[in-house]
Amino acid sequence: MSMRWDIFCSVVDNYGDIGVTWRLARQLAAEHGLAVRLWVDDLRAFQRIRPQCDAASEAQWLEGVEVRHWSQRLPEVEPADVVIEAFACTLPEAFVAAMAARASRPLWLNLEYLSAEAWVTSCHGLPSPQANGLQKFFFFPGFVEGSGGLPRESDLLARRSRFQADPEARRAFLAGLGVEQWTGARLVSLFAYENAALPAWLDALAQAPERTQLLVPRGRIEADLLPWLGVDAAAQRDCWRRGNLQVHLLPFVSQDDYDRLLWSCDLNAVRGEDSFVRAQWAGRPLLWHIYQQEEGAHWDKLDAFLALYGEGLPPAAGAALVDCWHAWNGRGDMAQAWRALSSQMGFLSAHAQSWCATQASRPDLAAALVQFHRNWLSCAA
Ligand code: TRH
Repeated sequence: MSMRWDIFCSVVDNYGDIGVTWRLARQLAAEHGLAVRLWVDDLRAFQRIRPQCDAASEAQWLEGVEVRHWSQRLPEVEPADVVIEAFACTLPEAFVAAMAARASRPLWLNLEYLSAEAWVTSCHGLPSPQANGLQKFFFFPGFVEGSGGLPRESDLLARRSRFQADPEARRAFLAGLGVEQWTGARLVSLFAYENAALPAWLDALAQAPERTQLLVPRGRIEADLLPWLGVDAAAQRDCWRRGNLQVHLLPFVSQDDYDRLLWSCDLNAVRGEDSFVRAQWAGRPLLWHIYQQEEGAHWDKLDAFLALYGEGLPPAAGAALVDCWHAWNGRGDMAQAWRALSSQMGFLSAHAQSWCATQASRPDLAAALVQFHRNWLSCAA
């Protein structure tokens, strides 16, 4: 009988919580033959990224995963062999009691947020004894050995490479989104929170000597985009030209199509956690709008990633990268920083590919979790 896993996801905000847990759930089922049950408290958020999800259903099967609505009162169920609490979403008390009461105790893991900060490897895998005698382990994804790795399906890079080697596949995909490629234009996708640096970037793109085609899935960034364009949200059009910049407002696409969008572009502006990782798997330069935390805690996280990611870049390209990511996140002049970054694009493109290859040489998050469980079982035996 295959091992059973429970994954709990509370959608705190946006789509990253469900984005990450859904990927993990389906990969554990598809590649490791596990019986996975995914508990989600907000199925409407799930439906945005996986339109086949029925937001009104208490229980449904999607790609071999049992998706359950995590409502106030959880039905009485036996906890699985491994229980993942994603991003410290507190498990229901009755469920924790049932975990403690199980004849063979489950492995309890708290899947943490992704960070490149150095302390991560010293905390990864540490146990935290709980009042009821159970242990909960901290599991940290990450970019370096000693962390839990990054979510990556085993066939992801092969699928991506096939797509990127096939201009017709890209043309057809973009055409399906209503985008016709503008001759000679650099293709850029934009996914971000409200961002005060956007107008300066758009000005720089519009005035640049080269053409840019900017593809923007609908979302929070419209609050800054539409005023710059001088149009209101009710406008029927979804394509505008300003100087050397063409802007396309796209529908919010499924998670799988979002990958294709990232693979299609020469540079991707991403945010949060999941789109940030997927842009790295696209093997193309990226611009990260990090989720702002209280007291500026996100700056340490941003700089830790930049320090790691920038290793091996020529100094001028490394400096341009840091300046532009800082400006995009609110520190510095975005127009100037963009021009500097733009002039380094050759180095940055080559670097994005080697970064992707290095990351892909490490065990992925799902494999690392399965291995952690095996080790734990052999220690307990
Ligand atoms: O939406 P996010 O800002 O979410 C995250 C999480 O909420 C996380 O808890 C919080 O800590 C964090 O913000 C920093 O960004 P993220 O993580 O990139 O998730 C977005 C998901 O949406 C990702 O799985 C890709 C998906 N997506 C689509 O499916 N279609 C789209 O059109 C777009 C733009 C994104």
